[in-house]
Amino acid sequence: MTVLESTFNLDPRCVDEYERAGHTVVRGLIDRETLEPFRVEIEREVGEFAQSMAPIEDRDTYHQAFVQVPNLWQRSETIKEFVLAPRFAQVAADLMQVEGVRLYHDQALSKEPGGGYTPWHQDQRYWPLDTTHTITMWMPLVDVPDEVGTMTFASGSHRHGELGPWVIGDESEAGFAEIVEHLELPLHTHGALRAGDATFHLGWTLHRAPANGTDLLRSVMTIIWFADGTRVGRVGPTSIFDHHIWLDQIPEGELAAGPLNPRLWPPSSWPGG
Ligand SMILES: O=C(O)CCC(=O)C(=O)O
Repeated sequence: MTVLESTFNLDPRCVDEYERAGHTVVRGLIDRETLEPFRVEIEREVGEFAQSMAPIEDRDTYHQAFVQVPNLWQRSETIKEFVLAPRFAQVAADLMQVEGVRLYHDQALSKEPGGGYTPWHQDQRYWPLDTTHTITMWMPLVDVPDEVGTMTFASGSHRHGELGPWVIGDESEAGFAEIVEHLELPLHTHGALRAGDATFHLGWTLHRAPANGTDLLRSVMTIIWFADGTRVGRVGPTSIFDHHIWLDQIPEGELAAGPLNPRLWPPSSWPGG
């Protein structure tokens, strides 16, 4: 059995923190040696994609924040093994305290040297899923020191659901900053991370990330899951794109279980799975 197929012994304190604060950190989720071939392949895909982008100074705030390459599991057999890994899906299920999870999608998010800040936002605004059991794993593929910076979370923000009308950009940065102040939400960062550590956050947890003033590439892979049994929710102007590309346009109210949403935990090879 490979590391990615094996289960992880999750500290119950992570489950508590995830439930209470809406985010947590899991250190040493995979070792550097296991991660290395996936880092190489993901960075190759990101590098290729970045060639088609305008110079950083000519982009808007959103596109200065990162090079975003979605659905890598569909492009590379190597990355598929990483994204579909039972180990990650098991941790997602344990944190959400649900029986099973399905894949929503993956995306690489590389913040280039000189990359801008990631504005405050709530992911679930984009997701037409009728559940609060949604989760993102944010795993650095390289060590990320404090000077580069990892994400800042507004602890407890997930309990408020949708906190504002903004999609990610200058307006969401300003609007959510006011809300954070008004609601006196405590801000938290898990600080420097090593390659193979990961933070996890809920879909409604408000978060941002600092600009990268260093000459290091902040190379990160994310995987997003939702609880198995979730139904497609209301599709609005900000979620129509996701409905189209991740959910196969399954009608509202039906099970969110399209061809791009395999159940990853428990693995189907398990008895009863
Ligand atoms: O990587 C970043 O800067 C932001 C990531 C993010 O917003 C997310 O994974 O939900």
